[in-house]
Amino acid sequence: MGASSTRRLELLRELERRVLWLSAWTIHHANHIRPKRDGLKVGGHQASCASVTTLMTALYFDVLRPQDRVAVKPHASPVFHAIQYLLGHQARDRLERFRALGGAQSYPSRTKDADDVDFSTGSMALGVAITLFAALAQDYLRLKHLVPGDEPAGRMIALVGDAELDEGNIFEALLEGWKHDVRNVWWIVDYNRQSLDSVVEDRLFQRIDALFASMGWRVVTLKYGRDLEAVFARRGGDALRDWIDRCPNSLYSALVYKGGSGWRENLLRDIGDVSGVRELVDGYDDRGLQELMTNLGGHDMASVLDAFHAVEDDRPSCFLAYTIKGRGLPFAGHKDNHAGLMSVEQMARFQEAMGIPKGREWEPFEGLTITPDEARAFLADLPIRRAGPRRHLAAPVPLPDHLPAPRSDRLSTQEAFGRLLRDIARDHPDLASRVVTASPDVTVSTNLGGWVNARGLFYRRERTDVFRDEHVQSAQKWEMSPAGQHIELGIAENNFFLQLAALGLSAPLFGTRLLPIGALYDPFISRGLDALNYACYQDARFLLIGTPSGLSLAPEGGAHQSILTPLVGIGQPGLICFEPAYADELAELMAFAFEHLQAEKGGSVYLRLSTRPIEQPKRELTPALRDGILRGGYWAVPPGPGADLAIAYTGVIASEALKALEMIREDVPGVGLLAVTSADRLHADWREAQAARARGETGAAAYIEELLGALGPGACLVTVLDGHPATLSWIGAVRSQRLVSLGVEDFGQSGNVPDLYRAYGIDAGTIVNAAARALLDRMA
Ligand SMILES: Cc1ncc(C[n+]2csc(CCOP(=O)(O)OP(=O)(O)O)c2C)c(N)n1
Ligand SMILES: [Mg+2]
Repeated sequence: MGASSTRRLELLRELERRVLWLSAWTIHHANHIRPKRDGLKVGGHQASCASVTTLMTALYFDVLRPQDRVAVKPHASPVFHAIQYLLGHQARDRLERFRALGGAQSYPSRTKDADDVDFSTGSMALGVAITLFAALAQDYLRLKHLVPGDEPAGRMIALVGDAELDEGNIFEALLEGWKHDVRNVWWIVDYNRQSLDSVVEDRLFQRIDALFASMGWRVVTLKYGRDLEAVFARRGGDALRDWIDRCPNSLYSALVYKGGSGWRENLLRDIGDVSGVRELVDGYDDRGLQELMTNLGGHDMASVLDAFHAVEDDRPSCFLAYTIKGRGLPFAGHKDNHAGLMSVEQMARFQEAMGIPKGREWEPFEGLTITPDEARAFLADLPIRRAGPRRHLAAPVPLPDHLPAPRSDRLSTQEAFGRLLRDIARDHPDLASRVVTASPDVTVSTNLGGWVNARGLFYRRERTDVFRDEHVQSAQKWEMSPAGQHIELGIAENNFFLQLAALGLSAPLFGTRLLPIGALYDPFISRGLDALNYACYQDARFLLIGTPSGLSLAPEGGAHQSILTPLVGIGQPGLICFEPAYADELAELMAFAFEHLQAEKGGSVYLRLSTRPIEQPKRELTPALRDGILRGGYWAVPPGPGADLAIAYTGVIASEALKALEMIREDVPGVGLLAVTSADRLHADWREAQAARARGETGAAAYIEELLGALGPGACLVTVLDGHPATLSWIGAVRSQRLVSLGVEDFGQSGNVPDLYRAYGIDAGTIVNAAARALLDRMA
């Protein structure tokens, strides 16, 4: 600051009071004033808000620069909305509808809130870690001069609940950040020593400082406020400090709740005979003593500002700010206060104490010692206000008309992916310059190697490939530089998805679009599923490659054989899942993905691939076929007129389905073969058609209805994929057809492909038997 400016400090303290009031009132209004339409509690976290108001007021009303980005502690959403309300970015109506349809969200949401949320939060610790990956994304863009370099880099800031540090993904992220020499990250820990259930373990934090320090972070501890510091300098002060330092978290919290008399009793009992202590304690009435003992660093505006402004370099910084959960509210410090709400009576008393007349609760600057004009002028002059909208619009990345498919008699989709990417690196420089790849230590084994050889690994500084320098033969170059376009991550799928999320938000966050492609082993999607969901929830845009998948991995077997990922593909919003069988389909899908990643109403794309080579069809794709591949399916072998049977397959199992078709054809002429490239798309489109018909659009038809319309009225279906059978079994309901679904329901194991396919019932023989059974059942 200006911390020198006492007027500014006063203003900030006053605004802090307002933020505290508005956050508490927003929650109170939603729970006690807005009429209820169901019997459910609305909820909200008044205590979590109160502990972080000083820190957030300081940040938003003094410290933030336009290029800084913040992930707000989920349960402080009302504080964030109150701040945006005072800045004129949030409508009163949305605050009045906090937690109601169309109102301000329970947890800050990029996509659902209208007031400039930088990162969504809600699932503990993901919002914290994404700031670190956003800092890496920012470096990636800056070092390549893909964003203007004339401004200082933004700081990626997380306001962290102390219990978030229990989540393992925090430590995964710290380690990855250290490896990549991350810069410009601030984690501000609201150290209120309380979680949801209780008070946190005392010894934990003795470890935390050391941990951050060992990762190269600066640790700034804000333990005592200025009043306490001043008292420590008096006679008896050393004993008081020592007493506080030794006080267990639980006792401190309990005494905060009990207030002045509780402090007095404990202090006098424990250190009352130390010279000066009794006089010191007796110098305060109960209220004053409570004020003093809760004057922790994270509530002391001047200390907070000094700490933030003292950091001028780009070293990652962790601020451990001691706070009180529920500070200034009647349940301050109580271990059960997490979901606690002030009663109507308590609120009335709080309102009176805040000097807010009835009916003036929403007035932005009510009950302050500063005038509304002064407050408005102050806020209007803040850099984050003057800079205008912080959400950028980015120019699209120009795309080639066509991506030619790799050609071979036999190919796996995984190999085709590697070759396509290599071709993009060679033939399409505009597109290639915006592609960035990432993988959690499976770069080579997911066929990203060719791309990496062409484009190099990203690192902040040049690092040569030691094996190459030493003339040791290797097919894989491993050179690192700021120009590199592959981000190599350790084996931590949460980190991987958070990195994709951050890169996939580069357009709105930094103003330049990247096309991130991440490859991991398909089964390990489950390991990072919450982070994947988190990425999609924020509308981050990326292409996800899950490979190898299914039993088709064969000899490696067991735990590495994914079963349920096709259902993730159907169930995950914001992510379209495709599972191509052939290289030409993959080329179409990749081209589509690059468009979909950039479309206003687009999203992310997930391609489930396989390492099993299969014979490739010799065909040129017609426009109709292209269209079918993208819409989710096409007749690989169209059914004869009024056909009684069709086999529908997805992915690598195409070869078995074809074999079965040849076997069945002799007995059932006209049997059709339906290639399903995306159960997800077909299903979504079917649901959409149903909804349209429900709205009265009687002519609406789903694409799958159109496709199945080629079959006779009572035709049977057999569906098959190397994944969970439920992925395709819903197709039977589209036209009320008899359907037998084949797929994998049990854990995989080692074996060769024929043995495994037979053992799990997805081989040609089982398909033929299923078809016969379906036809027989129909006759019965
Ligand atoms: C992944 C995940 N698990 C559990 C929860 C439920 N939950 C909400 S808040 C909370 C504890 C919050 O404690 P802390 O981070 O210290 O926040 P504060 O004390 O500031 O409210 C938990 C476990 C969650 N939101 N996300
Ligand atoms: Mg806490």
